[in-house]
Order: sequence, then structure tokens, then C-alpha cells
Amino acid sequence: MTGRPRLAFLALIAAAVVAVAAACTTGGPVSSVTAPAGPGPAARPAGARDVGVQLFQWTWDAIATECTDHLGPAGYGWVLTSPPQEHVLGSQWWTAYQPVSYRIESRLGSRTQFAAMVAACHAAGVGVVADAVINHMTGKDSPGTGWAGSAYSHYDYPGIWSDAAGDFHHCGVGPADDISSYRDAYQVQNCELSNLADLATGTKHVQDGIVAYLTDLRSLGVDGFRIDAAKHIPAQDLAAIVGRLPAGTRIVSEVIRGSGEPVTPEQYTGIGDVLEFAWGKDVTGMVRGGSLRLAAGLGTGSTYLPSDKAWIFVENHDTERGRATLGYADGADYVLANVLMLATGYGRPIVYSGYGFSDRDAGPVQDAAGKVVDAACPADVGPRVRYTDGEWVCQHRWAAIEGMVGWRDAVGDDPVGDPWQHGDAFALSRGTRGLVVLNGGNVEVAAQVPTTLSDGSYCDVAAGPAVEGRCTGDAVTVRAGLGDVHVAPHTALALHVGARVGD
Ligand code: ARE
Repeated sequence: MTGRPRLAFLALIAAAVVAVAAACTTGGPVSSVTAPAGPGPAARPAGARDVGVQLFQWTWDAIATECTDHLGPAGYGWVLTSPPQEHVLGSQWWTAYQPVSYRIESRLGSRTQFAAMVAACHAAGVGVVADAVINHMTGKDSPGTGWAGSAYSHYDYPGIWSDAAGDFHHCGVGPADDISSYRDAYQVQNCELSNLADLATGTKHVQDGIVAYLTDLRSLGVDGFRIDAAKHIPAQDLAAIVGRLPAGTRIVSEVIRGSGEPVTPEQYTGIGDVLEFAWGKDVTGMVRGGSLRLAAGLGTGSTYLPSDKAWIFVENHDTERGRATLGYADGADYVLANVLMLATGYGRPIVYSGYGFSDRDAGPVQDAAGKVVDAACPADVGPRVRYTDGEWVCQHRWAAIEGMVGWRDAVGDDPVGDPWQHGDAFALSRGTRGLVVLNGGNVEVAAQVPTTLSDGSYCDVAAGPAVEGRCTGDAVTVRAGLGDVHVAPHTALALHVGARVGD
């Protein structure tokens, strides 16, 4: 995947939509998406979709419905699923991160349901990235049976991996072979992460098995993979695996940036894209400290991955539980951080969407057989700061976040203009296509904000979409290069060329 054009993925989604449209008119089947030939466009044109959403622990059926009813219409470009392979039993969410086999049978749904979800999302113009757990197997010391009935023990997965075949690392550090220091690259990549049986990814046998699993998912139409725990897989091993996947496979490696650690996100950029954990951490500090404007400059320093390699997020399922970053319970500040992520130009944004919890280990609501119950968003779409345990938060539908997804699609890669500042408020424009005004203070801001939008009346899409030519939120007038804005404390206002009304 080395050196693939930055926007091959977007071209891939476009190819999917074209393929679907063709299939619909001819009545032919929609099976998988083929990779685009040749280099893609050098920049993201307005209207192209680059925003993703992590639907954490959503079932395949629920994702399919969400793609059709909300993600596609709202302008989301792709969805990140939870791991789809067979896993250990247990009610906790993290059972998904302990593979027992590579059968696509989990408490989130069957292989058939998974394939149907991919097809439904593609038909809605939404790509699918699956979470691929390929660094390890289970962390269970006692033998057991997986979700789909496969028997296993810690270092023996019949028909797949065994110690006898040399499929596992045993690093020889400490009594349990666990990583004890992240400052030692040998330990990070040869010892066990939390007792999880560590695959010897340097061997041909292990690489063959992982390639077969990922290729199988590709045959079901998946567009790309989040490589879970990539830091614990030597970059050369991962490169060898990814190099054997079908052309056009999108890769994003999970390599958490850690101070003083020898294994760095930069070591994985030759393989594909990489999750940039620093963004969410830094934006959290800036929003909490009332320095919203500084967030506009995030990513420009040398301590960040290059923008065209970075996938950024305010929070993910781990940081949400570690409370290291802003989350839904932070209410308005959380929304402002998401608005900043979607408004600024650095990286590829991922919106997070999870469920309420008070116990970090608690899984999503499950039925008597252990199957996850399909997500249903509350009738009163948030933001709220309190959700009962297991209640779906559906941040991706919150008006300001969903509105900003459409805003980002409308502004495309238009350049970020000079920020405007007025007390605790600041405004950011993108070329001649969009304006965002954020108010981090405790009093309403009423101001005439310079903008390159042409004269007219625009819907504030952070308050609600334009529906049949009318605003569901406030309308804002732009006249002679000035937007007449009123922004309530700790909220944002967003205008774009696609939500102009009354012409
Ligand atoms: C669970 C239990 C453990 C038990 C284990 C085996 O919690 O007590 O030993 O099962 O039985 C998730 C959960 C874990 C869970 C695991 C398996 O978070 O709690 O363990 O699933 O079920 C490091 C890695 C990074 C990893 C984080 C969590 O580098 O890759 O740790 N993140 C991914 C996923 C997780 C997932 C896994 C990997 C495992 O996103 O959801 O774990 O598949 C510094 C370092 C980081 C380090 C971090 C935390 O910041 O720089 O590299 O991240 O500390 O240790």
C-alpha cells in the first residue's frame, strides 16, 4: 500500500456508488468494490466525503439501517465497525478483541448479516472499515469455546494456530511473558499485551493465515481495516501482510503515540494511514482551557503525523473509558471539540458513537443468548450529559455534529482562512464555501463576522439542517462580506454554500 494516493479511499467509495448505481439500473448483483486504477485526484473536491464514524458495538443489522437512513443522507463517508470475527464468550465489550477463529460470526451478527450491511452501506455511498484484530488471540488461561462454537486453549486454536507450529511469540520476559516496559521495542513486539497470546507475525504460516482472513473480509466488500494493536506488530511484518492484500485496501494502524517510546506512529506510515492520538488529547486541553483558537493550528508541528496520513478523533472507545479525552458527559465542550475536528484542515476525522456506561468493562445491551441488541437512538437526539447504562448515545446524530459533516463535505479541501477573533469567540472560513463561528465564553456573541461567502441567507447547520429550502435552526444573513451572527455561550454556528436559502 506504500505510496498509495491519499484519496484512493474516496475514489473507492465513488467507485462503489457508481458500481451500485450501475447494478441498480441493470438489476445485477452488487458484490464487492473494485479498486480504482491509476492515481486518484490530488486533492479532495467539495462534495467528496471524508468523515468517518465509529459505531462502537453496533450490530451489522443496525449499521445497515443507519447507513441507509442517516449516515448516507448526512454525508458520512465511511463507518468503522467493531471486530467481526468469532470471539471469546462473556458480556464485556472487550471480548471482541480476543479472537478464537476468523469465522465472521459474532454477537454483532452473522457472515450473511455482515455482507448485507456492507452492501447497504455502499448503496448509501458509505464505505466500510473493519477493526482487524490480528496481533493476538485470546488472553484466557483456561480452555474454552468461542461464540460460534470453536474450541480453543490459550496457545492452541485447532486448524488455525498452535504452539507446536511455532505460531506464538514467547518473549521470555517475566513469569507471564507480558510487556512490562513500552520503552523496550523487543518487549512491545514480542511479549504479550495483557496476556493476549501474541502471534509470531514474522512467520510465513501466520502471515498466510492473516492474509486469508483479511482477504475474506475484502471479498465481502469491506474497503479497509483498522489494524488493532499495530504497535505490537513489527512494521515489516505488517507491511508484508498488507502488501499481499487486494489493491486499493485502505489501512489505518492503531499506534498510540507514547512519550519516550521507541515504536512510533511514523514507522507505520509506509504501510498506510495511522491513527493520530495526540489530536484528541491536545484538543481536549485547548477546549477545557478556553483556547479554542489554538486548535486551528493543531497538526502543523513536527510532533504530528503528516496530515495526509493521519486519522483523528476527539475520542475512541479506549480514551472514552480512560476519560483521557472529552466525551459525551462533557456536553457542550465535547460538541465544540467535534466542531473543531470537522472544521479544521488536519487529517481525516472520525466521529465516535457509543453507549452510556458507568462500569468501564460493561458491554452493550445483550439478549438472553448473549447477542447484542440492535442499537436504537433516543427519540430526543442529544446532546445530553447523562445516558443510562447501555443507552445508545448516537453522538453522530447530534445536530451540530451531523450538520458539520455536511459542512465539511460542502467546503471540501478549500483552504483555511485567517481566523477572526473576538473575546472568547473565533471564526474560521474555508475558501469561499464555509464559515464557522465558535463561542467558548459564557456570554452570547453578537457580531458582524468577515466572510467570503456571497450575500444571502444561510441556515446555521450547527443548529439544524436545511429541509426543503427552509432552515430548521436559525437563518443568518450575509451582506457585503459580513455575517450577522448571534452565537450562544459554548456553542458554534456554521454556514456553507450548500445550505443557502431563499434565493
Ligand atoms: C482484557 C482485560 C485484561 C485481560 C485481557 C486478557 O481487561 O485484564 O488481561 O482481557 O484476558 C481491549 C481492552 C482490554 C482487554 C482487551 C482484550 O481495552 O482491557 O483486556 O481488549 O479483551 C496499549 C496498546 C493498544 C491497545 C491499548 C488498550 O498499544 O493497542 O493498550 N488498544 C487496542 C484496542 C483495545 C483492545 C486492544 C488493543 C487489544 O483499542 O480496545 O483492548 O486487542 C500507553 C502506550 C499504549 C498502550 C497504553 C495502554 O499509552 O503508549 O501503547 O496501549 O499505554 O496500556
